Amino acid sequence: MTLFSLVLVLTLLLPSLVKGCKDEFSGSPGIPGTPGAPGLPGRDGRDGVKGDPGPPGPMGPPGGMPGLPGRDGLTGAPGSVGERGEKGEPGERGAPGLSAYLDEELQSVLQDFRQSILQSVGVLKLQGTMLQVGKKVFSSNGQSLNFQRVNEVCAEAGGSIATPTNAEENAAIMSLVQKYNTYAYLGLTEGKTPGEFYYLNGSPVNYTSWYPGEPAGKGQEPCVEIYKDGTWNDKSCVQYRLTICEF
Ligand code: MMA
Ligand code: CA
Repeated sequence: MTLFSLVLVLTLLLPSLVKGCKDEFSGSPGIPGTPGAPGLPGRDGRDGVKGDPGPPGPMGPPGGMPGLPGRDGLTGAPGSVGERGEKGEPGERGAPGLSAYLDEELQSVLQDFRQSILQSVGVLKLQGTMLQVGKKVFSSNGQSLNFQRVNEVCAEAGGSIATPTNAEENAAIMSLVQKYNTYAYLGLTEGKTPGEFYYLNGSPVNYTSWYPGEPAGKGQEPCVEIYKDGTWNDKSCVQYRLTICEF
């Protein structure tokens, strides 16, 4: 073994030799050294979480382009009701009902109607504002109007201008003329031939009560008035005469 080899072996074995002898040969620990100088700054950390949006910026200067149209507004109030639609198909026929005659509830309603109508008619007749002749009823409101207006007012009331077709009807109309002391126009008018008179439905008169010598207007008096004695006179249509209607 060479010297070199010996030194090499000792060198390799020295740590174990020293360790093995530690407890027997070590002294007390030394004083801790002074802290080292601060290290170099570390590397940047990872990115943090995204922050909240910032407040809106100040308004820009005027003169920019108009913005896009805004969103639709709130729904408006409902519109008005539309026009009535066309009438629908008739429904199916219902189940057979009780005959009206045997329907006690219906009969009771009809009785109430009858009593109510008879009461009203009784009051109107007692007051003399309703004159019944056969199926017709004559009535006046005491107002005087020209021929056209009398026709309009009677139509608005659901009737027509008084038109006597027999002596009884003529007498009823006459009584209203006497009551209000005012002549009245009748529902008659002169045709193209002077002296020929017609009902307003176009049919020729079949009852007359002309005052002797009338009609004498020779086409210049196309309306007819009734005097207090019930006789008739052809007359201009633009006088004020008592409104008498028939219903
Ligand atoms: C008026 C007028 C006529 C009527 C005569 C009767 C003068 O005219 O009411 O219609 O025939 O009187 O005298
Ligand atoms: Ca006349």
